[in-house]
Amino acid sequence: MFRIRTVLATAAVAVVAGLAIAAPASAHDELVSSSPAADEQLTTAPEQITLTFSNNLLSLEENSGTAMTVEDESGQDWVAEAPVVQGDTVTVPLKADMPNGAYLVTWKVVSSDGHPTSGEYSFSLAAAEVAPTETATTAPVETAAPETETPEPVVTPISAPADETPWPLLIGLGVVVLAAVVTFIVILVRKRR
Ligand SMILES: [Cu+2]
Repeated sequence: MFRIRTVLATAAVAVVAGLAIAAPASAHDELVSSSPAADEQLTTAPEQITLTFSNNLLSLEENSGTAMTVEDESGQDWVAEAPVVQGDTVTVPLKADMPNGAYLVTWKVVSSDGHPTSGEYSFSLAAAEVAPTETATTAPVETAAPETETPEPVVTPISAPADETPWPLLIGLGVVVLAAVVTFIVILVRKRR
């Protein structure tokens, strides 16, 4: 019984000690989630960046240490306006017409304990170019379909009778014409004699 009590007591002391050590480290507000998320692959350009932290941040009015940049591969910053702190979130609007590629988000906020905290993460944009691709894919399909469908029924009815009927007809006609010419010549020759 005494042994169990001492084991439980040491365990309780260890838990309290562990919490005491962990407490100062968690006092800094940490980035909990973001939109777009880290390493996210977007197909449409984001209109804003939203960062959510583990605790309420100190706003711009209280401390001017809040800053954010969203840089493309060439180093151009796409942040349109100053970041807005609201409770535990920081939001920043982005400029329109962001090109495809990788983006680096760097942020700096002031924790609820007054300490500045910063970090960075990246996301990528791979938007499909809509207008030219849609017309290019639909146009050839529509023209290709009638081209292959119509010649087949048209060719067969024409070529089948054309090969069979005209030849005997033409030969027969030729024979009749030849016979007529021959008899005409024979009649002419007889009349002259
Ligand atoms: Cu701190």
